[in-house]
Amino acid sequence: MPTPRPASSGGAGAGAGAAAAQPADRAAQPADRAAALAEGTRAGDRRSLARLLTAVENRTAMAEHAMRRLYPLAGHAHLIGITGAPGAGKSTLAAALIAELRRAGRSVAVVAVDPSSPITGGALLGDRVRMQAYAGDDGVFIRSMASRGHAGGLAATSTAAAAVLDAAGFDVVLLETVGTGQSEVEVAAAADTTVVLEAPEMGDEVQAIKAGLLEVADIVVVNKGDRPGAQRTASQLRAMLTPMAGRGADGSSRPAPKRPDVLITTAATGEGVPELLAALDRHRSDGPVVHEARVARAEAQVAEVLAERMRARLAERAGADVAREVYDLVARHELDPYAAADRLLAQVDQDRSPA
Ligand SMILES: Nc1nc2c(ncn2[C@@H]2O[C@H](COP(=O)(O)OP(=O)(O)OP(=O)(O)O)[C@@H](O)[C@H]2O)c(=O)[nH]1
Ligand SMILES: [Mg+2]
Repeated sequence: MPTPRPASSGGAGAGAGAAAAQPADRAAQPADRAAALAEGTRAGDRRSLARLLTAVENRTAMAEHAMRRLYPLAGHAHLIGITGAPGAGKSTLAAALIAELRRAGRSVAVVAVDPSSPITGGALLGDRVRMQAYAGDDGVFIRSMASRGHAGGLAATSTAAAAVLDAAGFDVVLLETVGTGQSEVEVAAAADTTVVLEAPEMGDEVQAIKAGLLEVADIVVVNKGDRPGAQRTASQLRAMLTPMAGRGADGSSRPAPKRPDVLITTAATGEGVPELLAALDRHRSDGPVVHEARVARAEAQVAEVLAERMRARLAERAGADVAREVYDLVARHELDPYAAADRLLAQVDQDRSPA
């Protein structure tokens, strides 16, 4: 449970004190603001949490400062990804899971990630409706995040947001994708346990999407169990998953992934949701499996920061013109991308050594 504490400053924002605090707050250095927001977040202040998530979404310098403070506090929440076909019932299932978790006295934060659109309008509307059911419940927090054009960075943004909510003390963080798109897989990469949702009778066309998505599934859920064909879809999926589990990854010596459970739910009524929660808890209790997922995530996170740092250093040391020249050469096929990367790396190294 997060331990909500009334905000000591800026709570109502109407008093003279709050008004006086505003300009100083704005003038403060990112590190100072980050410290204040991190402390507020840790203490359960929702406004600090909301601001911090906005900073994470916009990838500001302040977000990095705050992350450095909060990261050591995170690592306790169960990060659950919910992804799958559009309209399969992801949002409805997330709502049913929230209800089930609250019954069990567990707190939950939901991040609805929209990979397809930089505008959160539609998602926000849905979240407001969901939020209303939990107004005044400090154990539930719901937030939409847009991709903001960072196509490749969606996993990094989701991971960072999840870490903030984790540090805020939520027992469970649900990462829910909106609509469809290949970046669903990226969102899944930010979770400890990934649930892939299907609905019955979705036709052959969807099978192709399924194949890609099924690879990231720890648990497969056939939702709309009240519809005809749910049992048949579940059987088909079980059949599809069996040979997949036995297939070694390109002949590598890595152990074959565990075969995911296939469950049936009716999110609209909550049927099958307690069983889903039990399966989620079972998956989470498999320490080595979750640790491997976290190591993969750590690698992706660090690689992302490395690439960003490298770009920044390149701009700062070699100058944007040098990089632009190299990109021009690659565009004209006078230089291949690998040689280009080597050239730029050498530039960064060269500039660094005399310093
Ligand atoms: N019959 C039936 N309908 C359901 C069930 N769960 C969800 N629905 C309905 O299916 C529709 C889509 O549900 P959502 O929860 O919005 O699906 P989603 O996967 O979040 O959709 P996108 O975010 O747009 O991809 C809604 O009309 C729901 O009421 C269920 O268990 N049974
Ligand atoms: Mg949805």
